[in-house]
Amino acid sequence: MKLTTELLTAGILLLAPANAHTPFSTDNFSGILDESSGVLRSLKPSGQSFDFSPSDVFDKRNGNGNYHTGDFNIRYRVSDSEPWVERSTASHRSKISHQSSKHSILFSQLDDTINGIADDLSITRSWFEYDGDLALNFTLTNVNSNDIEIGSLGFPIEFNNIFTDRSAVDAKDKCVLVDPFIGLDAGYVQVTRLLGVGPHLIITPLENNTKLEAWRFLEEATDTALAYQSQTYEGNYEWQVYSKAYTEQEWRNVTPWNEPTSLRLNPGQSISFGLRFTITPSVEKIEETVSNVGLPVAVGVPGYVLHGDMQGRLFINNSSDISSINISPEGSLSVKPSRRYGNKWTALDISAGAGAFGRSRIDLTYEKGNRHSVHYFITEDGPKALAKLGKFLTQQQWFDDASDPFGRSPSIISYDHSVGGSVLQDNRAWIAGLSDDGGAGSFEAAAMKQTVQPVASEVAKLEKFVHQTAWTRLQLPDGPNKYGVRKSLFFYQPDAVPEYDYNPNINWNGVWNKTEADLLNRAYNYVHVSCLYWSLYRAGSIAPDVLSKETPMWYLLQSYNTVMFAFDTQPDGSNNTLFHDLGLMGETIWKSLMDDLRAENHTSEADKLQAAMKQRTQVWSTQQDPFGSEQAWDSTGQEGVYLWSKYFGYSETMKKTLNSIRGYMPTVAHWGWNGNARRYWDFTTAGKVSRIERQIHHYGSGLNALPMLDSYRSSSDPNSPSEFYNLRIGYGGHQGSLTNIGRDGFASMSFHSFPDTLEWDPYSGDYGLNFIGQVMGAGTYLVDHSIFGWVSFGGNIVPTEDGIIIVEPKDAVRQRIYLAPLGLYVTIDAGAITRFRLSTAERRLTVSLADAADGSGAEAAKRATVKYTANDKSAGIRLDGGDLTETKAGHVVAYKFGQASLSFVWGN
Ligand SMILES: *[C@@H]1O[C@H](CO)[C@@H](O)[C@H](O)[C@H]1NC(C)=O
Ligand SMILES: *[C@@H]1O[C@H](CO)[C@@H](O)[C@H](O)[C@H]1NC(C)=O
Ligand SMILES: *[C@@H]1O[C@H](CO)[C@@H](O)[C@H](O)[C@H]1NC(C)=O
Ligand SMILES: *[C@@H]1O[C@H](CO)[C@@H](O)[C@H](O)[C@H]1NC(C)=O
Ligand SMILES: *[C@@H]1O[C@H](CO)[C@@H](O)[C@H](O)[C@H]1NC(C)=O
Ligand SMILES: *[C@@H]1O[C@H](CO)[C@@H](O)[C@H](O)[C@H]1NC(C)=O
Ligand SMILES: *[C@@H]1O[C@H](CO)[C@@H](O)[C@H](O)[C@H]1NC(C)=O
Ligand SMILES: CC(=O)N[C@H]1CO[C@H](CO)[C@@H](O)[C@@H]1O
Repeated sequence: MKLTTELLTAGILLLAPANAHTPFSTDNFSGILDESSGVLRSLKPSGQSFDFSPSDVFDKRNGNGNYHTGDFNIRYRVSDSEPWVERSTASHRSKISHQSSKHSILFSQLDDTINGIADDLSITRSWFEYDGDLALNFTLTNVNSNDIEIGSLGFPIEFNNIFTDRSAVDAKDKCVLVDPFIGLDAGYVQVTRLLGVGPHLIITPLENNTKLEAWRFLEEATDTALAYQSQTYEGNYEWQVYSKAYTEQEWRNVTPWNEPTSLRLNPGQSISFGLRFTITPSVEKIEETVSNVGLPVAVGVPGYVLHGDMQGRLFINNSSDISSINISPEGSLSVKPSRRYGNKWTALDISAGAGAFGRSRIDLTYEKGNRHSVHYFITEDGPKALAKLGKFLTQQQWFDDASDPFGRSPSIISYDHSVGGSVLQDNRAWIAGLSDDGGAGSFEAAAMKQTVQPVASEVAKLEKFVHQTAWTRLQLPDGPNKYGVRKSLFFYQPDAVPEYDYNPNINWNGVWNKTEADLLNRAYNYVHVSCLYWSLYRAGSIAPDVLSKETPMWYLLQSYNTVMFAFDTQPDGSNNTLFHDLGLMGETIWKSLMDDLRAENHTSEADKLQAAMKQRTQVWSTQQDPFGSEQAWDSTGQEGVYLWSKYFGYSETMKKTLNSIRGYMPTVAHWGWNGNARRYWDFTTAGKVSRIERQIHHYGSGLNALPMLDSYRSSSDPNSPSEFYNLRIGYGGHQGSLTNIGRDGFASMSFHSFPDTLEWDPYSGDYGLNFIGQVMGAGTYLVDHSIFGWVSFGGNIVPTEDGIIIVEPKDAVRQRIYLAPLGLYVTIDAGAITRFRLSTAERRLTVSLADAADGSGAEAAKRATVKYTANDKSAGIRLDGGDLTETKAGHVVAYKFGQASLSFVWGN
């Protein structure tokens, strides 16, 4: 250890005489421990200036009640009848006497700084070097004459996720995000740079006892200068080893992620807990680093969300035998040992238990006694989930009340599942006003559903909504601002609606009045309304009989004109909208709109749309951080920035965008965090339980999945660890966006991750955007992995003879398949792919089609357009028979259902 003594001799401390902090360096790190509390102030990878810790603003939050890495929180009781006592090193800091020694960087007796603990427990903390890494160790000794039960033990984890007062570029360069894998003895925490490029940090248990049982948000006084728990500072969590004291109190109505436990310490007994901090060079190396420090690792294909009819496989990198497997709730999953893969991986075949739905956990216990929990979520069969959603939106969420003074009727309006009714009043006016993400989400989802599963009765309701509400009041149907979209139909202005009873229990301060609600200037809203029209165009072209009010072409041009208004200017040259120059959530549909305009020979419209997109893309290519939004930092612009940068050939911007997503979209063996792109403030704009809280599967999941999956399909090396990682986070986010749909078909805007809730928000809110991601991203991928062999993300592989692979797509849409070894992407725009058969020996792929997906209840398609694209290495793939047209979008063939299946051949 090149510790203080060496640094002293080197004169480093002399350069900063007023500073009595403890600088340290290990083989892998250099850092600083705070002079008074001994907590971590700075942690840099050896030889680098980048700091994982918020050292530059540390002094602004170094008071009582501010938690740091190295702090310690406990709840215990001396006898079973006593209430739990809560203590923390952070609540009343007093100067601690520290020592350093040959064995430790800093050793501290914490009893004095933890008020009122000295008669019960003696606690020491040691920071030391461990195999070149930094380690932290706490030892607790029972100094009472009675048994002590420890009901909660938590280690606060603080790294630099503070964006407050930083520019976007500064935040990108200096900040990190923190994500847990709440997997007991196999649990760990990853700290990834916002840049997406390593080195990153992982935190693992050092001592065997230090399981990650729960992950608890740490509340702090809200008056800090850095805006703790706000849009610019999510706040910190603690690693909880025991959680029973919380599950008995604050969390008592909740099923926790893991079984809650406590520890009993006899008089005089000691126990140690520790954490290890390790560098990892890139996100795709996180799991390897975790297994290199001795933990088992689980990798689920296709992830940890299974549709009812989907088979999954869980690969486990273990160093001792699995001695038991426990499923909770019992019977919710069926788990069968499969076989070994390589010499380190063993596999389990996983499928949903009969009638199972929702959360399910697998607890693995290894021969050595360590436990490993893996967290799954079971949904309906994909097409059935979409069918139920369509029904719920067009029936339960159908609002029909001609007397509504805001003109919202008829419509598909926001819903509150906890009361079983429409949200007709809210002080976030837009939620009740059919606009913005939180209020347009429901009609947007209902419309999007028709693009892949058109149902006549649902389309009829959407057409009614268009012609009576959207195109008469939500949007201006004439005048100089024709096509302008209002910010909200609902507003708070009693004198404008004298007969209306505003709910007196709602705080109406500052709520949009009519003037404000009538503004047309939010570019975000133009995605929702253009999506409504474009969806009806699509539905009408797949199932020509479903439209009764207008032609498909009318809807296509409405969609186009709606988009163009957002990019147009007023006669005085001012912009029609704000934010149109930023990436806008869901704008992936604009690319489809553009393609459809072209296919319909509306060439000049397509060209104009393209020019508007190109202009912003060029600007993005000149920006260091082109992912802005109206927020200080965001994970929303990347979808659009990637899409158009790829289309117009800005490869540097594309690469930067993918890295940015890799920085905030983790993969861990937990359905809630796997592919869950960072979102933590939109419960306040679209949820019912309005608080700053890490969101599980908000729309970041479905939308950020799109660039990751697209880039995987474009890769010439799909087996590289980095590309396989992209597929895993992309598919994780994609599947995450289906978990929101409940058993009855209601879709929630997002899941609450705080352990006192662990429940879907009751509001439908902005789910529509997540659902755009679900529909646009749906596909079945076939991969020949170097260790795992043939695996499918989204499909079931049917066992068959050697050299033949048969896959049945089980994704929700069943219109797109990607065969990674061939770089071949086949899509249809109507009907469903029921299976495909790949014969490597015959060099033939046979794709079987049906006129609707099983369980979808959709109108049967009569014809489909089939497209396929292949990467360079598989050039030579061609359709065996059939009329082909070569287009910019790939090869296109018209297919009539009832025909024999399609066959592709190559290399002969
Ligand atoms: C943690 O500290 C205790 C007490 O000093 C010691 O017995 C134990 O070996 C330490 N753990 C490690 C991994 O060094
Ligand atoms: C902790 O784990 C190590 C390595 O697996 C093992 O050798 C040791 O016996 C374990 N210690 C305890 C206290 O379980
Ligand atoms: C699997 O386990 C071995 C040995 O523990 C380790 O070296 C390897 O990196 C692990 N692989 C991955 C991908 O985690
Ligand atoms: C991993 O667990 C499986 C199942 O118990 C076992 O067959 C295999 O030997 C274990 N791997 C190692 C390296 O111990
Ligand atoms: C409506 O709200 C805006 C912005 O808060 C305010 O400037 C305006 O005076 C209000 N108009 C009415 C009629 O209350
Ligand atoms: C109008 O939008 C363009 C980008 O499309 C932007 O460059 C310009 O600054 C905006 N004008 C105003 C007055 O905000
Ligand atoms: C578009 O124009 C081309 C060339 O004139 C024609 O072949 C094609 O049928 C037209 N497509 C549509 C959908 O009208
Ligand atoms: C990432 C890294 O540099 N790890 C090093 C940490 O220190 C140990 C011990 O010196 C080395 O073996 C690792 O390579």
